[in-house]
Amino acid sequence: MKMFELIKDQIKDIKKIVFVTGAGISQESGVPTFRGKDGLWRNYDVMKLATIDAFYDNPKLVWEWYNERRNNVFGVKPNLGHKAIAELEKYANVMVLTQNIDGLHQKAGSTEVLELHGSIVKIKCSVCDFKDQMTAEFSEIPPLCKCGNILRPDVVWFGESLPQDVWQKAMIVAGQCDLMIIAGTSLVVSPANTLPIYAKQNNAILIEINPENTDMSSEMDLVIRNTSAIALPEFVSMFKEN
Ligand code: BJW
Ligand code: ZN
Repeated sequence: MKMFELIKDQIKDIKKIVFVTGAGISQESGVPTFRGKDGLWRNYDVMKLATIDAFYDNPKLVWEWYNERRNNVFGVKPNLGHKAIAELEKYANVMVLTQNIDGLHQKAGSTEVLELHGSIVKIKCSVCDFKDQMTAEFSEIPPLCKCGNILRPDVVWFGESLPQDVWQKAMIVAGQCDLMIIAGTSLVVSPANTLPIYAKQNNAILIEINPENTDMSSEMDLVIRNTSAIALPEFVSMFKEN
């Protein structure tokens, strides 16, 4: 039986689709995930590196981690999963709520993307309100702001709040969708992992695409135990047939 056969008839009339994505959707592009066997960089636990304490302890080290990841991201391409989501805009109202900072959804052509955890090409001052896009790598790290304090990647670390305007919008679109597809995220990090709850309150259909079980798998209407680059094109093909 085909992957989405069970809900095919329900899906035909869907208007508003929200994707909640995480590191797993970029895995097939060659971007490492955070947990599991990928969760180490130079023998550091990446969960410890993604904290404000790690940054203040060793800003140079954390900058090196982001520089290396930025170089990797610039060298890879969106995969069939990202592309399928972008193509779906032809057939439905699509919003992407991503925890990823890699920009690959936008590169694939998605026009409505909310970056919940910031972006690898943005920087901000650790003290003042200065924010900017990164145009080239800094010759010295950590780079300094005009105010004299250190600049940091404009991403959200543990213990920090998500950008409030982005999070407000994310909650609203999650609460208004008819179908939510949760792809490539372990759903262990809050508040992003509460987005399916808002969708469920709106009686949306919930589909999870992940080769592994998550804590919320049992809440889903359908679980596809496959990779996003395989499952998402198949999902989108149903809309093309109609
Ligand atoms: C595939 C696949 C394929 C593989 N196809 N699938 C105790 C103390 C302090 C805080 C807390 C606490 N308890 C809870 C908190 C809150 C905390 C939290 O949730 N912690 C938990 C870990 C316990 N959250 C926060 O602190 C957040 N802020 C907040 O809550 O503010 C309020 C507050 C303020 C002050 C104090 C306390 C609260 C902020 C969270 C920020 C997370 N930041 C990071 C780094 C971003 C920048 C960067 O990228 O470097 O975000 S951490 C990292 O985790 C990153 C990710 O976006 C995020 C989620 O990970 P994701 O994407 O799910 O990846 P993985 O690796 O976990 O999973 C990959 C999945 O893909 C797996 O399931 C695979 O099976 C699957 N997969 N291949 C499909 N081909
Ligand atoms: Zn500054």
